[in-house]
Amino acid sequence: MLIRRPADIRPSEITPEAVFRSRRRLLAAAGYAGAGLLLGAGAGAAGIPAGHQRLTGVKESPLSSRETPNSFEDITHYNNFYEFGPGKSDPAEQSAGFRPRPWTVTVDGEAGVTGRFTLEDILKPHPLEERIYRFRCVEAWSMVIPWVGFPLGDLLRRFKPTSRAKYVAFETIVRPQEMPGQRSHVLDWPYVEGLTMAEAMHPLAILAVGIYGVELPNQNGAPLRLVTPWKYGFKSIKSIVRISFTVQQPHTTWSAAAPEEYGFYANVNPRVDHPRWSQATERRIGSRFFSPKQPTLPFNGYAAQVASLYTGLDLVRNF
Ligand SMILES: Nc1nc2c(c(=O)[nH]1)N[C@H]1C(S)=C(S)[C@@H](COP(=O)(O)O)O[C@H]1N2
Ligand SMILES: [Mo]
Repeated sequence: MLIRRPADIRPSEITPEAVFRSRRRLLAAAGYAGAGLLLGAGAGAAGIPAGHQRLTGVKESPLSSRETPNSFEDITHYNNFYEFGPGKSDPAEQSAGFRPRPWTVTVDGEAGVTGRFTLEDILKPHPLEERIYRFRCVEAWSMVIPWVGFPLGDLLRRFKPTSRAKYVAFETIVRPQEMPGQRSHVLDWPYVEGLTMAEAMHPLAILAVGIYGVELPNQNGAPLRLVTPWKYGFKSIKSIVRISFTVQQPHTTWSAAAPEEYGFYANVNPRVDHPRWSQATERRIGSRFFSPKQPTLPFNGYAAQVASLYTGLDLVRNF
């Protein structure tokens, strides 16, 4: 393999995102107290296209992956968001008319505190963190995404769930005038998802409000979406308007659409194939040249952190 000295690498070969990463490493290496901890300034320097609102006071997290994130372009132009259409480029192309503000979230069910809350009320107490996570879609592609968000459990605790609350259900907004995909019945609207209470309280489960230090683009689930990095991507429901604490396991959109193909748990598992394709390997989006598929890891590489959530559970039956 040919190793080139840095001077041989032309600036045009360095992606803006590489700059974003290396800036942090430089600051860390220089031991510049504090500077490496506060992100956000990096977004502008990283050349994120104009018109994206910068998030301030974002702290790095020890829970971040050290893998190189996908480009902003990949993350915002290769999407699944059926409310804007079923194609990978539909969300980027069809979501410009979506208005993620003002926004409210309704909280109901088995909790001491319920009601309708503004997005500002929801977000106010939560310091923002950058969480660079591997992201594995059930369709056998993957990315690495620098989310900005906060632990889901920290929000849920504020509502004082009762001892009867065994699950948390989430619902996406229904707004067919702004979401052209909702004008046809490819899926049952609203898109719904759910987690067990234990999964929802796990420190890796976050609500994301941004990527690359800027507010979530519409196509990524503005203004608020779930991210559970050890589960297939369809669990990470976008544009959330309702959170419900439930006694029964909630219905979920993809298991209702195709129960043999998509289960409630949807933990990434290379040993449980999808009925129509293998889950043993995955294609990392954005690899510049033809590259072989890479192995898929149990729980998407987060087994050490999350496997104990499933002690005694048959992960083949509960797929
Ligand atoms: N409301 C809603 N949420 C959704 C989806 C969707 O179609 N509608 N697609 C899911 C799927 S299959 C994946 S892989 C991820 C994709 O997230 P991304 O486009 O931000 O990468 O969103 C998930 N959340
Ligand atoms: Mo997905």
